[in-house]
Amino acid sequence: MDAIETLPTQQLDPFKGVKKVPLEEYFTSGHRTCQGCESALVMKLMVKAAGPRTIVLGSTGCMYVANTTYYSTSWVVPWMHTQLGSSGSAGLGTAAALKALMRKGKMKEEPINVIAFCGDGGGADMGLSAISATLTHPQYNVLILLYDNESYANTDIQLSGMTPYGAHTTFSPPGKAKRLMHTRWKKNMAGMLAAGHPETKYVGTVCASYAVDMMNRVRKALMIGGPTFVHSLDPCPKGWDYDPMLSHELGELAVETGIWPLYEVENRVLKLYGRTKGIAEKRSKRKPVRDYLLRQGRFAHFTDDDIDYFQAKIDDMWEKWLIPGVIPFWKELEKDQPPA
Ligand SMILES: Cc1ncc(C[n+]2csc(CCOP(=O)(O)OP(=O)(O)O)c2C)c(N)n1
Ligand code: SF4
Ligand SMILES: [Mg+2]
Repeated sequence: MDAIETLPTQQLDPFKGVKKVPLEEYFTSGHRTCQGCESALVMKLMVKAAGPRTIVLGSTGCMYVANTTYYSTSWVVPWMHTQLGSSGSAGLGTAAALKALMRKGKMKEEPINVIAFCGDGGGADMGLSAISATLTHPQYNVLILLYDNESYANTDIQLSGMTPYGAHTTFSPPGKAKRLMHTRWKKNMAGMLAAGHPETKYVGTVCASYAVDMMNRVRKALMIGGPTFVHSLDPCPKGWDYDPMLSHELGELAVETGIWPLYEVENRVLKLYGRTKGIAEKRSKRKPVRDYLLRQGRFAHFTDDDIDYFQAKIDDMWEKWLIPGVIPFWKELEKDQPPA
């Protein structure tokens, strides 16, 4: 059988420390995101890692609306808006078009990065099928980056499939007269995509609080070839209801409490990295999830029982999952079975 033909990718070696990161910016000033918006930082780091020969597509959401106010934009590289649920199909279509134009000699042959970003609403809810389809096309080089601020933020903080258990959103108020909390657990998006798309060469989780690590994951995902997926957890001062100066710290706490494990699946090999690796290897202890929850107004209604429940779920993730923090299957014949 013929090998699958992909275009060559750019040589994007990892940055060996923050001093090696170039000064050039391809996502600049002029955007109108909230103060302390980590998703804006993700855009800046993502395209800094990718470099100037990059096309970015973005689905509807804060990172579209606040970054491209009428007649202005912060993007220095070519950028295009895509429909809310279509980052997967738009990214795939762009990669396919580039390949066809180069094959027909209508464009100079050169490696061009294609990145399609989406929010959690646009990617993990509405656009899940398009992302899944894209990850089954190994002949196209395209990175899907999901920036996860855990709500439909742009339309005023509605609940998404990625909103954590019990969080207050405009669609899940905790109730005044009667206590009323949503009880859904966040989807395991990166694990689902890694497990479900065996031909995809790279799936990773990142957090912009660890900027160099994050940029290096973007670089790997772009360099490895074929369709790839990166999931970023992004503290959002407006939706999570905290002082903007805490954004960086909340990203760190998400990792240190074990809520947000940092890992990558590269050519089918799973590697934990950063603080997550330290936790898994018992070099550092997970911080109590209380430290993370109580810094955010969206959990202000939590009772001690709610916090204990949340902590128990995180403990299960680390102690009982088949691959801790990554694959939520429970081992058969374990003493403690999951609740029926
Ligand atoms: C098909 C469709 N439905 C609804 C909307 C309205 N809408 C615009 S942005 C948005 C929120 C998107 O949430 P998310 O993808 O999480 O991005 P965020 O706003 O959080 O950055 C919604 C519902 C839309 N633009 N298109
Ligand atoms: S609502 Fe959240 S994601 Fe949107 S611009 Fe503000 S901080 Fe950023
Ligand atoms: Mg969102």
